[in-house]
Amino acid sequence: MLISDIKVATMSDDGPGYGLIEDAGLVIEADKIAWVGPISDLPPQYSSLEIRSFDGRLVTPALIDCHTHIVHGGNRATEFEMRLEGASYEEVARAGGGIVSTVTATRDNSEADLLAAALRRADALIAEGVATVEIKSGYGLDRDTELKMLRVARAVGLARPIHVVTSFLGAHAVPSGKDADSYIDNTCIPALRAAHEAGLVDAVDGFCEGIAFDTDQMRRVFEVAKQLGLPLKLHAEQLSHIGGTALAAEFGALSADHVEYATEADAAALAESGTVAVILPGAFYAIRENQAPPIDAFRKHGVPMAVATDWNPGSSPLGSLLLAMNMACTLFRMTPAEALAGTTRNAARALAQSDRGIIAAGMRADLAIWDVHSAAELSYGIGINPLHKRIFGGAL
Ligand code: DI6
Ligand code: FE
Repeated sequence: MLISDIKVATMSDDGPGYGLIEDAGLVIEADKIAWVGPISDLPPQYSSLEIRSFDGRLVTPALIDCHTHIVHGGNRATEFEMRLEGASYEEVARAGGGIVSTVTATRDNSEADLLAAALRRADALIAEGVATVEIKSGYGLDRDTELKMLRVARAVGLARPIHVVTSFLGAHAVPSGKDADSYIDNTCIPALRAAHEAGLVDAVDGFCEGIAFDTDQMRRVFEVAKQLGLPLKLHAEQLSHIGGTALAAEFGALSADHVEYATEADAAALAESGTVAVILPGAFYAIRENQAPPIDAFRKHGVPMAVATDWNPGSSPLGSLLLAMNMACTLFRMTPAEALAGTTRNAARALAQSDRGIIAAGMRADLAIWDVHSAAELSYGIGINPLHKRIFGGAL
């Protein structure tokens, strides 16, 4: 199939722009892109193909949400209300709120109920042109529930036309009444081995924070992940600076996520290790954080930046990747081109998916076709979804 009468934001050069081709053509063969370029350069062997015209619309790589927690039970709207009525964080926690309430709901929900809720969330992302989503465990905090969450995540990818990349996040929170060290050694690490054995783990993540796990505890999880040959990610420097970013860089992690409190030295270390900084403006917004991530330092050192929703029931109930792009620009002064690179090329890199995220011959034909005149409009609109059509693996 030849797609014509389009503009293409290829996102294929590492430069600051969109890699834009005006008056472009794009040839799809099976599930791959066979050719892209100015239509005037169309190689003769493609001139007899069936043509689909898209009336001047913009084509980008399909979007990639590289950090989500869309498998979880329940929601925390009551807690949101309580906080707005003046309840303190502690009062909310004592009333059974906080991450503990999501853990309880996730343990109690059946696999079918968890899947039904996750599919509704996946559908919202698909409707915005997302074709690859990362989904974390981490609301089980016991072996069986962590495995259940990961099975549900895999099931999302079987039930819908979307790729799912799973991350094991057993080191997300210390279960109530447990000691952090013994939880890591006696529950989290054995659960990781079991989940890996069951083929459920694509990457290993953790929450390195004062209220969760320190760098020594995360290092123990990372050592086991490394033995198992699994790539690493880390929630680092979200609420304070305790050294998670340096740990992620030391281990050559795929990504360090949040990174609000990262320093310039951290930026240099991420650049050196080729680790992506995943920017999560939804959490910054929802918890009314004041410290913005050091975007200038990331730029200066050449750290690739991704943008994701962090969709979770607590700190980021954000179900729109386009809105995350807008927030990254408005709250953090990222450019619209950086925001789009953050949900395409750099998001693919944060998930080690080298066959997507840019438009070039040989890449997967996962594409988004938009009713916009310029690529900046994707980040400019607030709560506007200009998706015309999504192409998944060459299928319209
Ligand atoms: N970072 C966060 O902000 C959360 N998890 C994480 O790793 C919060 C998750 C929650 O509140 O449910
Ligand atoms: Fe998260």
